[in-house]
Amino acid sequence: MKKIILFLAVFAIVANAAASLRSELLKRLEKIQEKGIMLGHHDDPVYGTTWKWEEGRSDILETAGDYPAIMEFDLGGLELGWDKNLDKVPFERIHKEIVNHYERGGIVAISWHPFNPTNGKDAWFKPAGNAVTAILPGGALNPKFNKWLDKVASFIMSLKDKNGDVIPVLFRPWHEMNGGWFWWGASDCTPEEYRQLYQYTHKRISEKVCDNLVWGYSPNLASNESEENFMKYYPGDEYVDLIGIDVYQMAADSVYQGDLRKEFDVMKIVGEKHNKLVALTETGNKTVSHPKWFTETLLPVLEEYKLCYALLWRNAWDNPKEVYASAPNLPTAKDFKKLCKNKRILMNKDIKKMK
Ligand code: BMA
Repeated sequence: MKKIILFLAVFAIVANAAASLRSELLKRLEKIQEKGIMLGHHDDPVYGTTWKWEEGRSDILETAGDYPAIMEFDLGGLELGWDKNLDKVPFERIHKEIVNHYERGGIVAISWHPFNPTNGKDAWFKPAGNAVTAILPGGALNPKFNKWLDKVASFIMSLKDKNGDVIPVLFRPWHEMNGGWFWWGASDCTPEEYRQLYQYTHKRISEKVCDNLVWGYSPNLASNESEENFMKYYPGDEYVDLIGIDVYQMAADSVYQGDLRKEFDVMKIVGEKHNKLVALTETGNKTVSHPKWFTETLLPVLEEYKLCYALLWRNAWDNPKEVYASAPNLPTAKDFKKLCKNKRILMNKDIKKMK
């Protein structure tokens, strides 16, 4: 009898450990969401407004004194076997920074802008040529797509900490599907085809990884947002852990704030109904910024909601118009620092111990 109990206990521990990376990350994110909103930044430690590829740098660290709590990196180009992604960041470097950020107690997210499988053009290229049906089972490009997914899975499985343990990651594929710009978007596939694409991706990658992924669903800002609209492409509760929204400022501050509130109100309802985390998965100001944008435009709205994170898009090294966070030399620097010091906003050091 004792032997059986011992066996069952060991089995339970092993089974729990095997299933725990995703659920541990989920639990951690839930805990964090109760405490505040993590600040995120895309490509944070690999380039900034005035520098690129230098190690140890980060516009956010240099402006606010700490790294963002969450960093996101993009795998676009990995599927083609490239050694650099679509923004010319070497995958080797992405790998290294993911490990670094995990080791410093941060959260890592991965987005993916894969090239168009039908014509080899970028994710935005039109005409897209029915790429989604071509890569699903029964389509001519399904074998090729399987290889793409396997490359993604093997990159994910290569992400290990200093003890050799696989790193849990938030994965956010097939984003902004309700917009018409990507080959997996509204102008190129039906909601049902999209759902199949997401589910297929989830199944195939899940078979190859070790349950270390938290999956994100993030549509783009929509005019006339509603619950139904927000969930039009939703692949289903068993495929999604986090529901997010991508919202950029394209016009006046008040319009952006209105957009955020409208989306957050709907997201709050769907998040609660489906029992999912919610986040502002991409944001930033595409208009000429005023120096207090971070605390006077963005922060007041963030403070009204419970969100897991708010991620600023990249401070592009290759495009002066794409500056979504701040940097020490910018007029927004002082205000950005104030945002990062706000109690509700969580930086790397704030979440480090929240395991
Ligand atoms: C877009 C822009 C592009 C970039 C792409 C992938 O939103 O920032 O310049 O190449 O994301 O990072």
